[in-house]
Amino acid sequence: MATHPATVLERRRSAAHVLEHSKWRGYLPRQSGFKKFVEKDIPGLADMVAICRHVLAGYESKNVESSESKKPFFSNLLTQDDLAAQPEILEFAISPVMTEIVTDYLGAVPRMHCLGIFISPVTNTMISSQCFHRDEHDFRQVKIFVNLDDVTGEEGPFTFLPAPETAAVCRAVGKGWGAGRLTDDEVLGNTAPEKVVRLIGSAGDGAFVDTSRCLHYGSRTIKGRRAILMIKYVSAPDALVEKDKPEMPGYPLTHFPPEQIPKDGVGRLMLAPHGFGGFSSVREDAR
Ligand SMILES: O=C(O)CCC(=O)C(=O)O
Ligand SMILES: [Fe+2]
Repeated sequence: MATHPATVLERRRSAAHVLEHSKWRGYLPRQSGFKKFVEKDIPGLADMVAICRHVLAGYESKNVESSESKKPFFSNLLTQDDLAAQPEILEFAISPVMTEIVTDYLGAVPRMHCLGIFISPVTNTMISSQCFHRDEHDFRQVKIFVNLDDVTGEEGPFTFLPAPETAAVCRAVGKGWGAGRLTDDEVLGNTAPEKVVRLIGSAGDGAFVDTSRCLHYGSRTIKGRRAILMIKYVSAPDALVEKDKPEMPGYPLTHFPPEQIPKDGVGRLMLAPHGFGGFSSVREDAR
């Protein structure tokens, strides 16, 4: 992958161009760190959801087992082959609307770190990302979560606390950056229940969430199963020193078909190799 590493400066300069005529400035508020939406709010999302549901249906008809995954309660089924067969998936992930919303929030053109279609079957575990946590890849990041089916309280909806309430809870319990997961009691004992946001709703509904600044959990599925699309964007370079590692079953896709990586421009920055090395992926404590 012959690419010049993009400097921070390049990404800031490109941000100015990206946002010059953008109507998405301020759409994802820096203060709250999240924005909920319904399908029709986001151009191209209805088509994207239809494609993801098509991919999902293909897997379900083949009865693919997710038990190989280290996180069977939240397992990605999207493959590189799917990306190659459905180029619209990657196109959406780096589309102008996604680019503009996330660039505006992060203040520079980000890198699309990974994506996946995640299945959360009925589970009796309460571990890892099923517990309240922040994603500590960096101090800020943006993930888009989109329900691919109708989600009620029973299908394990993505659940989070806005950034200001998260800060207050972490202060109250004395758990700062790096202190690990929080119990429900620690969180709910220190915030008003109505502050907790749950992504309950129809297929196509979802949210942009800064999962570094917003405590969150998901996949506490007690009925049926939840299916979501998740795409993650990080600043580049990011706060972690990443090491190359292969894709792991059930984990989000961090490697993209080379022929789909734009040769130049903003799309190239969005899919650039990490840091100054090749493509790489990251293990977080609890994604
Ligand atoms: O919806 C879930 O299962 C939680 C996922 C999560 O923690 C994340 O994507 O950062
Ligand atoms: Fe997470």
